[in-house]
This record gives sequence, structure tokens and C-alpha cells, in this order.
Amino acid sequence: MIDAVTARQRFAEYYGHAPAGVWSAPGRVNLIGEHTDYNEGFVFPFAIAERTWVALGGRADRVVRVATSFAPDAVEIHLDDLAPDAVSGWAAYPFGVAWALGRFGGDLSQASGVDLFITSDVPVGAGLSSSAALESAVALALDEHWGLGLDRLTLAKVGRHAENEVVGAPTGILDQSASLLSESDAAVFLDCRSLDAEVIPLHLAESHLTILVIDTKVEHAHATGGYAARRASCEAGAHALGVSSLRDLDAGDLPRAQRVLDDETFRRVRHIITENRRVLDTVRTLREQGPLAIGGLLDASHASMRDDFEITVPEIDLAVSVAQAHGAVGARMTGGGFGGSAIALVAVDLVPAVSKAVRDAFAERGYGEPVIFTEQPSAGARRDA
Ligand code: GAF
Repeated sequence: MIDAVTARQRFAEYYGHAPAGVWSAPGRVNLIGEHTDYNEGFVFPFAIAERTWVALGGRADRVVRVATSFAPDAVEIHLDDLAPDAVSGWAAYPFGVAWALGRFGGDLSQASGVDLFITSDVPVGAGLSSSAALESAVALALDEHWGLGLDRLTLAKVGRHAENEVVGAPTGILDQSASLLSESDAAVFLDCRSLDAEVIPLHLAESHLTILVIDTKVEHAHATGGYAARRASCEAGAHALGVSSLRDLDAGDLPRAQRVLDDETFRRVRHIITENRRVLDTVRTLREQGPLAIGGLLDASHASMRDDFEITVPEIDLAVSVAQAHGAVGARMTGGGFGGSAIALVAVDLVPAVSKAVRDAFAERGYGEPVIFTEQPSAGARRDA
């Protein structure tokens, strides 16, 4: 297990002296609201227990050096050389964040260099936002060390900017907001247009419920392929319907959308319109009736991602349908799709039975073994030491 003490030790072993501080940021599960963020809609994620840790030490020069436990070689860059196309691979995340901090109001011309050591237990490629955990931890650490004083929403924008401009993935602000704004036992209700955020208690433990994560091990990547295509369809749909974003439409616009758009674009647009409604209904239902009552909305969200947005894969659909058939309150894919993880809202005492049923079903179909674990909605990014 990784914690602040381990992160300090790893830094000290690598650089030969103690770090000035340790910061960490979590991955996320999105409870509901998929692909709505870049359509200026609503999302409702929570932070998971797995985190990325950044230990930082100051330097006298203007070099940023990054070492990690997941790549053999350290990488370094002079602060004057930071640029979107200056780096590639995993280093694009930390260096991209450093570059984006300069773009969001931090004057880096007098900033001194830093040594960073990064370590993480957020699963990579599981749809649980390992990239946002890395961006958010680095953003928080550098913001504090350099005394930039940027607020957390701005740091979320910094992470998104790094991902869009440096990594090259056209993602929205969901993941970084979840990582930076979450609190324990709660989810973040974010309006991605106004960026108004509200932390809403989930009351899972009182209801004897937990979130089961089923990582199908089917790896996804958002810098390529389907994710960008879905975003382009949404933008084309909004343009054809005369709105600046799909956020401006509701169910009353669906008949006109069906007349104006081709079938595929219509179904993409219908997913966004209905998913925004489901997020609002989830938040209201949770407040009025508690988490046991939101299962149908999770199920409907999955059906919409499978049939209208077409971002699920057979392994994910199987995990969801088996969980539903074995007593889950509700289940859906979480994250951008094309692989990754499903989540199921499950009574605590049903966890072993649902897990076994999913494992058996995967074995029967000849799919690779999924990794199944429970998640506790956890604290957001913070300074640990
Ligand atoms: C990925 C992206 F990074 C998010 O911005 C969001 O669009 C999500 O997919 C889908 O809801 O995690």
C-alpha cells in the first residue's frame, strides 16, 4: 500500500534527501453523467480510495525533473522550454500541468525548478482516471510550492488544459473536478457550464450499500478513436440544431432532433439530453429517498450508453447485466467507455454473490478474469506531509 510515508521514502531513496512536501490526489468513479461534461451538462462523480502521490523537493536552478515508480528513467525539462509539443509519453502529464499552470495566471518566469517523485495505486486503463489523479496531484503540489494561489476549480481547468493541449485527449472537466473537489462519503454534483459544484452525501453505509467496481481489464484510451468521434458527433448535432451546446436542449427538443439529424447523430444527442436529466433526477432522488432509490437511473444510463451512445463493450455489458440479475440495486459502465470498468450499487451482504456471478459469467464466455473490488467515496486532493 502506498501512503505519504512511502512517497517520502521513495523520494529520499531516489534524490538522496527528504522532500519538502507530499501531495496526493485520487482517481474517480463517475456515479452518473457520462460524456455530458464537454456538452456543458451535469456530472456526479466521487473520488476513490486509490491515489497518486507526488513528493516534491526544491532546486536552485530552473529544471523540473520527474522520477516515478512506473517508468525506469527520470525525465527533465528546463522551465523555459515547457511547450505543448516539447514532451510525449507519461511525462506529458506532469510537464503539461507545469506548462498549463503558466497559462492559467501563474507567472513562472521567476519560478525555481523542482524534483518530483510520483507513485500511484490508481489502476491504469481501468476507466478510473489515473491521468486526472496524476494531473491533480502535480497541479496542487506545484501551485503550493510556487505560491501561485490558484483555486481548485482553476487547477481542474489546468489539468484539463494539459490533457487537451499536451496529451492530446479531447476530454472534459469531469475527472479533474472529481479528483480536486471530492469529500469522503459524498459525490460532487457539478454543472459543467457554470462550474457550480455541490458536495452531496451518498449515505451508502447507513443504507448497507456499497459500490462494486468491476474492472473488465479491457483497456481504453481517450487520445484516440471513439471518444473524439463521440465528441465530434455531439458538436455536429448541436450545430445542426442551432445551439452552442447540447446542454441547451431537453426532452421537448427530441422530435425536432429526430427530424433534422441522421439516425446515428440523433441517438448521440438523445443520450446527452436524457443523461443530463438522469443526473438531475439522481441528485433529487438521492436527497428525497436515499441511494436505494437511484438504481433504475443507473440502469437506464447504462442502456443509453450501450444503445444510443454506443460506447460500451461486450465485457462491460455482461458485467452490468449479471450484476443486475443477481440483485444489484443498479449498475452501469463508468467513465469514457470502450473498455474500463462497470460499477454496481450493491447491498453489502450481496457483494460475494454478485462478484462470483460476474466472475463465473466471464469464465463461461472465455473473457479474461475481471478485477472486482468495493469502493468507498473518498477524500479529494490534499497535502499529506
Ligand atoms: C473521460 C473524460 F476524461 C471525461 O472528461 C468524461 O468525458 C468521461 O470520459 C465521460 O463521461 O473520463
